[in-house]
Amino acid sequence: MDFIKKEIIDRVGIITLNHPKKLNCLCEKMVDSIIEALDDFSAKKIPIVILRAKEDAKVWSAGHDVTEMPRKMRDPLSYYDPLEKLLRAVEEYLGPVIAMVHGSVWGGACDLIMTCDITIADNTACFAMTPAKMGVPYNLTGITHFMNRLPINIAKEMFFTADPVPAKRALQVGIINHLVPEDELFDFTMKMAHSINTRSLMSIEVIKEEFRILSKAYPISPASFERVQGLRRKVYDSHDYEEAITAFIEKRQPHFEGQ
Ligand code: LCV
Repeated sequence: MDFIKKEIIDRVGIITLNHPKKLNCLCEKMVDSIIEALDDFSAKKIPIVILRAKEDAKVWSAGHDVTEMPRKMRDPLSYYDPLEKLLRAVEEYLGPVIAMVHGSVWGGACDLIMTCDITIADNTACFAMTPAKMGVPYNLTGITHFMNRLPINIAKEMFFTADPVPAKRALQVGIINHLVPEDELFDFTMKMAHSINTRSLMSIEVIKEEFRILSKAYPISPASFERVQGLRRKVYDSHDYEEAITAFIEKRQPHFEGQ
């Protein structure tokens, strides 16, 4: 069963997340469907893509599928994991990927929003970055996605509190480009997509790639990288990581012990 709906309207690719039973969480099947759709649009040289949920979705995406999170002794956000492959597919798409947000956005889906080129939302949107709730040692590239878009103090507040940021504040701090009334969201987004489509795709393609390369230009020594990986391993090997996943599945609050 496809967890997305894919369509092309006037050379705008539209991917609609459509797995309401699990609140559009980014399970492997959902991620594979989105990547497949992006590859198809790319083969057809579609200059711009909109990533959205259905009009009636209360939750745009509940983030990483917690039931698919690796248990102990394995990095939950390693290079070839579904979420990381999805983020790279969005970054490497030939043209702009616009996130059109109606509903709440959680965890890995928040990182997906930060990785999209432009975000347009309505008043029902909110954005929660949840590793601290899930006992997850987020990864370096994920953190750069937030640092590239937000003042570092705002990014830290999102990670440390794990609280949802409501739409109005999301506009103030720069999580979203535009906040529009619910009933204008699709038309506003399509209008921007059509306007971008009147520009030079060749120029936009190069400019997007320049932004991607420069946004990843963080100098970090091999020793620092290995130290961070060691610190992260202590967390994903910990009781707290295991407890957070178990608590989620058992539908109860986790009891963190700091070990
Ligand atoms: C699997 C789910 C999920 C889900 N996975 O409806 O960024 S990191 O590091 O944290 C990263 C690891 C990450 O992304 O972790 C996941 C972060 N996501 C969240 O923290 C959101 C978790 N979900 C919720 O807090 C609630 O589901 C919200 C507030 C989104 C909606 O609440 P509501 O009461 O409307 P339910 O909680 O009843 O969810 C409906 C069904 O979807 C499942 C959930 O287990 C339930 O399944 P059952 O019907 O089988 O009970 N579900 C929700 N989120 N991320 N499954």
